[in-house]
Parts: sequence; C-alpha cells; structure tokens
Amino acid sequence: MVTQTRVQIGIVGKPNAGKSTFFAAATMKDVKISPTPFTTIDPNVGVGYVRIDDCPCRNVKCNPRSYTVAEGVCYAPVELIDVAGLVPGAWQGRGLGNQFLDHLRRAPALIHVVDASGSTDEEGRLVKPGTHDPVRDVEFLEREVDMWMASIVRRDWDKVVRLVEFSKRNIAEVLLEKLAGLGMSRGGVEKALEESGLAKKPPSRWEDADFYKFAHLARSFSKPIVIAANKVDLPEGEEGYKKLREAYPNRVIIPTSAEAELALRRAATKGLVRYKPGDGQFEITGQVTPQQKAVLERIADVLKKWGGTGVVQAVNAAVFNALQYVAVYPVEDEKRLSDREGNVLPDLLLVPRTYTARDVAYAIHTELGERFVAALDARSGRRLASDEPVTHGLIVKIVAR
Ligand SMILES: Nc1nc2c(ncn2[C@@H]2O[C@H](COP(=O)(O)OP(=O)(O)OP(=O)(O)O)[C@@H](O)[C@H]2O)c(=O)[nH]1
Ligand SMILES: [Mg+2]
Repeated sequence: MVTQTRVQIGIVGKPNAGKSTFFAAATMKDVKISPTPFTTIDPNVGVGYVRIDDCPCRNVKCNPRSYTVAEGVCYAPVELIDVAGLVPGAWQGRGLGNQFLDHLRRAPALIHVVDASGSTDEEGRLVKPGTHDPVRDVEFLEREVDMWMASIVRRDWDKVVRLVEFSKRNIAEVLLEKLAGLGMSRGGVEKALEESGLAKKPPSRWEDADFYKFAHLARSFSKPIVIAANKVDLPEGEEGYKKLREAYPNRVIIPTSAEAELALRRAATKGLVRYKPGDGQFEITGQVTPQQKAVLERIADVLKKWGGTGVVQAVNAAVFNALQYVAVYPVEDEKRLSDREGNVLPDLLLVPRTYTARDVAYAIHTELGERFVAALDARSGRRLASDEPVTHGLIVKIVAR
C-alpha cells in the first residue's frame, strides 16, 4: 500500500471569514464555528479530498485503498489545516500574532477564505453586509503572510552573512538550506533573488524592505494562494466576488459557500439528501421537515447560481491549478491494472507534474525508488523515458530490481 505523505493545504484568512466552516465542510470534522472573532486558537488538522471526475474508475471497476470512489468519481485525500484568524499588524503581535502560521510551514499551498459578502471588518467584527471591501482583506492578509515569511528569513541572519561573505558560499544555496522547512524550491529561491535584485547584494547590507521583497516573491513562487470568495450565498456576496475578480483578474478565485457545503454534507450523512461533494445539484431522498425543506431549497438556489458550493473546487484549485499536481495510479500487474492481490487500481498518488516515474517510485517508497529500473504506461505498454514527466491519469507499472 502506498504510504506517500499527504499534500498539505493551509486555510488562512481574517477572523470570522468562515475558515473553520470551510474546514468542517471539507473534512466532516466537528470543530468550533461561531460568529465571533478568534473562535479558533489551536489549529485544526483533518483530511479533505480533491475530486477527480476523469479518473479511470469511470470505466473500470476499482478496488481503491488509498482513495475513494463514488459513482465513477474519485476522491483523493489531502491534509487540511485550519488556523487562527490573522488581523492587520499581526506580525507586530496584534490579535494572536502570526507565529501560529508556523503550523503551515510544510503546506505548499494556501487557501485564503475571504468574506466576500463584506459583512465583517478587517478584525472579523460583524458589520452591515456589503460595507467592507474584500479586496482590502486580500491585500492585508498576504502582507501578513509575507511578513511572517520575512521574519523566518531574517532569523539568525548573521549566519547567512558569515556563510556568504566569509565562507564565499552561494547565497541561493545558503537560503535554500535555511528555508528548507518551508518547502521552497531552488528555482523559487533563485527567481526571488533575481527579481528582487538581491542576488548580488551582500547579506550584511540587506535592509527591512529587502527581507520583505524577497519573502514576498519567494512566497508567491513557493506557496501560492488560492482565493475562496466565501459567503456567496448572501445577497452581498456576488458584488464582493465581482470586486475580487476585477482587482485580481489573473488569480484563481473560487466563489464558495462553506455553510451550504457543510449543511449538505450533514444532510447527506443523515440520509436526507443524495449529494456527492463538488456536485452542482442534490436530490432530497429522506423525510424532511418543512423547515429543512426551506433551507435545502435556498441551498439549491445557491448551487444553481454558482454551479456548486465551491468548497471541493477550491481544494481542487489549490492542488491542480496552484500546485499543478497530477493524479497517477501505480499498479503492479499491468495487464489486470492491479496490485499482487488483484485489487484493481488500488492507489492514487497526487504528485507534481514535473515528477518522473522514478520520482513517483520514491514517493511510494524510498526503497522502491532505489530499486527502480524502468516504468511502463500500463494502458499502452509503452516504456517511459527516464526524464519523461508523468501525466494526469497515468496508470504506471514500476519495474524494480
Ligand atoms: N452566510 C454564510 N455564513 C458563513 C459561511 N461560512 C461561514 N459562515 C459563518 O461565519 C461565521 C464564522 O465562521 P467560522 O468558520 O467560525 O470562521 P473562522 O474564519 O474560522 O473564524 P475564526 O476562527 O474566529 O478565525 C459563522 O457564523 C459561520 O456560520 C458561508 O458560506 N455563508
Ligand atoms: Mg475558525
């Protein structure tokens, strides 16, 4: 069985934006939710899912072990982390500060839950819906995340100065080692140094603005942020979503109603509705009270208007758009598309699309990576070239010594 560590996605945002509601909907974990700021203090960690509509289980009867299938649609697990709310000035210690973001060090991507309905101010206090501009939340929140990054970059800076200026080590390499725990790539660090104009500046001369500039660029390359424009079920949500779209035409922005998703999943658990997470509609299948019926009808309108609740779509966007991951299906028997026991397509791995089959072998198990000889595309029988990246939907047989 594949034991790959799950990709982590951090959920960030100001207080009261709906982070924990989003988390609860995506993971079905019972966590504290309330319309008061700083409801969450310690992080919530749970398993959410990406949805894969074009998975091979549409046409083949699968026996999944590390993922699940519902009516030919695959769901692969990812780890979600819901943290406390960030407020402007958190880096200077306001609110709960920003130290708690350390829990997101290993997360290669973040979902920023924004209150698109404008019914909470920057500190998460309730205000008249539509009166707070969500664009300001994106601006300040990203600044706070970048200030957190900058503080990590400058920790023990003397050591960087010594290594680069006295030991003549390459600055990109020194920074890469220093920031290894943040999941920075070599390319990301190098690009951030180039674009900030800091590649040649001696570390002893870096100023406050330089740390920020570098951290901002390094973060945007190595920890991309997907925006979840939440609370679009409220009438003011649409306007807020449009504002975000106009302000950030090139960003991934997913309209969401975390509340609708949570209600639907709970109703599905109780057998009241038939709903596959990520669907654009649901069906009432149980005995509902007139009150429940009214709530479900309102939710049906939201789904109709927005095409879904957006929760699964936001997790998908983080994994497939922001991180550019692909799904691959390792098998041991390329004829039966199964493992040794005959389980058909038992595993689904989410990996960066730059991975080769050998990288996939390492992701399955270090030992398998070391014994790697070759890889076959199980459907065509074709042998993959050693530097060939894997593709989305690939069923791969690893040949090992
Ligand atoms: N209308 C509407 N309300 C929502 C939605 N998502 C969350 N809420 C409400 O917003 C309030 C805050 O939700 P939480 O999930 O606790 O917010 P949070 O971002 O985790 O807040 P903190 O933990 O304090 O940082 C609650 O009253 C939720 O019911 C949504 O999609 N639509
Ligand atoms: Mg919370």
